[in-house]
Amino acid sequence: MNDTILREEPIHWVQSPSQTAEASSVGAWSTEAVVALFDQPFTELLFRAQTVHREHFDPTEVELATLLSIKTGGCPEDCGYCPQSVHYDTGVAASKLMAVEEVRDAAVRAKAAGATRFCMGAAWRAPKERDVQAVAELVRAVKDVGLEACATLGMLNEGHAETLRDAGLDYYNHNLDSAPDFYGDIITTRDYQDRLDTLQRVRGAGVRVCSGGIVGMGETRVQRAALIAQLANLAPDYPESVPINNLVKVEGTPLADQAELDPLEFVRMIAVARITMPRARVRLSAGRQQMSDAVQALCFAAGANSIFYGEKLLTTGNPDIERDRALMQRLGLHARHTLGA
Ligand code: SAM
Ligand code: DTB
Ligand code: SF4
Repeated sequence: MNDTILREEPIHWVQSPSQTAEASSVGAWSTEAVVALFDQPFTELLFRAQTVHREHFDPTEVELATLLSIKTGGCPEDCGYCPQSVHYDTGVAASKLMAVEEVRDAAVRAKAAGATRFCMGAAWRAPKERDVQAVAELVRAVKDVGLEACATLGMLNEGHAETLRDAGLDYYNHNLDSAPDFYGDIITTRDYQDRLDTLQRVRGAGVRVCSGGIVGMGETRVQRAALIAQLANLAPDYPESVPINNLVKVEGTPLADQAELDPLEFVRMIAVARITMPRARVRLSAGRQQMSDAVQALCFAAGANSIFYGEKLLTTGNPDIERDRALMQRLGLHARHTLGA
């Protein structure tokens, strides 16, 4: 007989570090403590995540963030999941940086559709000085429209985060993507420390941090837990925004034939992110188009409170606006209307 089904002893909550006497600061989540969360019975884990969620947020509110690929393809990095890498033949054509007017128009459409955040993605390893100046113009345009501005441009060098901040950038997205000991299996052209250094620069400039990762790349549960521990332990605080992506398998990339992750494990990942980073916007990010409405509903119940909104991510598809509106209505969720932290 399965003793997890017939368990008679009471379930003991795994305490979060802030609840224990010996560890009360950020930096205290061990991978083992996060694994212990993952290992909770599903309903217990969700109950705890929901409890944390409603301590900090209206659990019926979801942030709508629209993505725009402002510079597509031709990227010199070899990220094994990415259709925009020059190393893989995925049929994605390389393009130049979009003009300010085009970006402004897209932001106006996103706002009219109900989004509050606008995230601009560029397929760069690291932007050059002139790229940063050009993106600063785009940030100004997005802010003029009245949206929160986020950018994901790759690694930032000295001064870049400050230039973007001065243009009004609210968030910079740079994902840790995976556990330190799995990272090298997926990307060889830069290392984990490079990612941490960029996040440090973003923080140092006073720009809010958006950082998360991808699951379903063949990592173990322990490695998923290690990624969460890295994010939750970021100093001086965990990211304000945490995108959890389910791998979108793209033909031509090394991960095209990766086995599907159990959707319930994805839900667990969301719940664990919510518990370990209680005040963060946890975004149910890439992979929603391939996800059933029921699994998405479980993700919201597990504490996700942000989605990418609009029919496209960067190069791949996302549920269209009608489907998302209908889903939110069925679930009694409403879109966030206010801007700010
Ligand atoms: N080039 C910049 C960088 O890598 O930081 C910014 C753009 S990059 C496409 C942003 C993020 O998209 C990656 O860090 C990764 O988490 C996510 N991503 C890319 N391809 C993906 C895929 N096939 N499935 C899920 N997430 C993906
Ligand atoms: C993030 O965490 N996910 C987004 C965004 N940040 C930039 C990107 C998802 C990309 C999915 C694959 C594609 O459309 O190219
Ligand atoms: Fe380039 Fe970013 Fe894609 Fe990596 S994830 S190949 S850095 S666009």
